Amino acid sequence: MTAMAELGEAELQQHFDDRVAKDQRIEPRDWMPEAYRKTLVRQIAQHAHSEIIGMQPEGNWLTRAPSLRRKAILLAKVQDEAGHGLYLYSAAESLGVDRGELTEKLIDSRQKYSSIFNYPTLTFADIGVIGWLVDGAAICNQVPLCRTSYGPYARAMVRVCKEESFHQRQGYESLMTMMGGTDEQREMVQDATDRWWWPSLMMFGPPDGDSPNTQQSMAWRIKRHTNDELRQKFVDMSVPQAEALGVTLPDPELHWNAERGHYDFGEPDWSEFKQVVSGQGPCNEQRLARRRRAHEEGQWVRDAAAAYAAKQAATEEEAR
Ligand code: BYC
Repeated sequence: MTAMAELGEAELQQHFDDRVAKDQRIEPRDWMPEAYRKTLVRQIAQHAHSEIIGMQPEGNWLTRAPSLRRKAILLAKVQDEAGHGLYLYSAAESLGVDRGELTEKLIDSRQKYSSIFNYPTLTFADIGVIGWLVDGAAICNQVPLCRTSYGPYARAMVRVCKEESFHQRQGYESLMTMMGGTDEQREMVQDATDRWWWPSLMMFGPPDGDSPNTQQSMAWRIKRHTNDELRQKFVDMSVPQAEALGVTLPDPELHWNAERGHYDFGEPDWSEFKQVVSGQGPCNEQRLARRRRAHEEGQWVRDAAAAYAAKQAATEEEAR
């Protein structure tokens, strides 16, 4: 019996708290409070679902990309998102849940995914703006998660962030190209910016005062910054990028506050956020229906893999 196995609940809790306080990672076999495990499953599953659902708005443009180069880049990006989903489902599985079960919860609307993916992609400029703003927001949120207290989640984030940074640059580069094109292309970029700006700010979650999970998640060092801190960081980062691009961010209250050393900005429409999160956004139904259909159509693949694994196991058994 190991020394850890002989400890009582209070001592285990103390040991856990000490490790978190010292910024050491909690690993799958370590003792952890049940509420910590549940919070991680909730957040990691939502994150994984977002990556998978996030393939849809961009996948929508794969057959209509304006050149072979743009098509190849977009295809690679959408494939990366599938990979991110897989790392994240694996991290969630290390907490004792099953990926199949999490998928069922997503398609039955018992678990959430990011609000941002419930908006439509109306023109190819949306693809550039998703790279610039949505992946930019994702980077702001996810770079600190490389230091989250749960080891498998932190490690998954390192690779995800490297890929996200490529995604962000490809988006910005395609917008730069469009801005150097015709008036119509410039209008498309401005229009896409107008539609995606506020939903991107909502990706960071409700204001801190209305965020039921932040305080505890910060104490456990799952979250390393609050929702409002990250939103501010994103605004500060995006303003000079918008200027370099030559687009206007659709917020009349946006201006530099020298005293704070940050940009002041307007309040997102939180009633819209609540509506989208509760399933009433412009594309919620379509996104879930498509995910459900893909899951059903993939049943034969899962059956074939299970049958093959059973056959392999039986052959190995016979050979013993
Ligand atoms: N959308 O107490 P709060 C990507 C929910 S993937 C929907 O602040 P928390 C990409 C929240 O879950 C982007 N729901 O929660 C992929 C909670 O509800 P429950 C995904 C949201 O967890 C493909 C309630 O509201 N990124 O970038 O402390 C292509 C109260 O909120 C949202 C991640 O998942 C939202 N926006 O903080 C391109 C990052 N915001 O669960 C790009 C990891 C909040 O209590 N996650 N809710 O029923 C996080 O960092 C945190 O979970 C959040 C929310 C900051 C999102």
